[in-house]
Amino acid sequence: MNEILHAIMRSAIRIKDAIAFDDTGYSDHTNSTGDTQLKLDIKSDIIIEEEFAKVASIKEIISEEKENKTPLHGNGTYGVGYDPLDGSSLIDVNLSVGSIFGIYEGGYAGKNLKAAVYVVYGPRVELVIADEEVRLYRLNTANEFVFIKNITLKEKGKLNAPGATQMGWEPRHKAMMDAIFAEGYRLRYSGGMVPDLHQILLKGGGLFSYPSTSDVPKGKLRMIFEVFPFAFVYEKAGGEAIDGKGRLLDLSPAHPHDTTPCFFGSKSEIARVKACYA
Ligand code: P6P
Repeated sequence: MNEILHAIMRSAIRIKDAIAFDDTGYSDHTNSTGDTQLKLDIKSDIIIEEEFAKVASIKEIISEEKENKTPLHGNGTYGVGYDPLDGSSLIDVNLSVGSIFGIYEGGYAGKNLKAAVYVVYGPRVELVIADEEVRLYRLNTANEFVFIKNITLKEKGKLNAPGATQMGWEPRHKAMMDAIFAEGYRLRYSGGMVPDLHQILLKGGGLFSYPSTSDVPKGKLRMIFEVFPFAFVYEKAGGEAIDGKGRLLDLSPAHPHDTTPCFFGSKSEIARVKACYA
């Protein structure tokens, strides 16, 4: 497992430099979700595959940017699902973006997740590793990730990240959002899943939601590459992660790019979501 974490750290350093100095233009390719790929999406994916190819314990990888799995080492133990550069369309307006990794064993259901890692490329480059606990690291001037602290969520927070197109929200979802804001919660939503969820974790808690809407009834965020890793992080930090009714980590995708409505947060806020969607 440590070799995988070191490969992620090497990838993060290379991707950081690509974000800072490379062309942010669009390629003439689309990914399996139909998104037009940025040159940086493709470059980040190549970097990660190069670094993972050096790790014998990785049996195969599956990227949000590719339709199918890529076999690596036949005797390997782990499958790694990842989003190489989530929120990449925010780079050309200089907002923070991230990479998300789920380290799976025995398949790509939520229950198969053994560890989750994400990287935030922001004013500082930070990396969070969740196994039995959630640990924050920060890149120093020598390009080393230094341990900063463990992350835990309070029972109740102050931030609300209301995702998805509001005109598509179900009335019950809109009523819940209005009630949360009426209690004084602060709106914190950049359109980047990684910085938005990272902020709630570091500020002690709150709620991030990307619900079912009239335009995306199954939600937008992908189970294997985005949702399961963050569900793992939030649960290990003392919060909860649900699809409106049940645990996200109890789900199993029928297809690698399946999406799901998702809610991540402190226990108090998730209790409100369960009541709303009961
Ligand atoms: P919306 C970025 O494109 C992304 O996949 C996530 O990083 C982010 O949480 C979500 O989409 C934002 O979607 O529909 O609110 O703009």
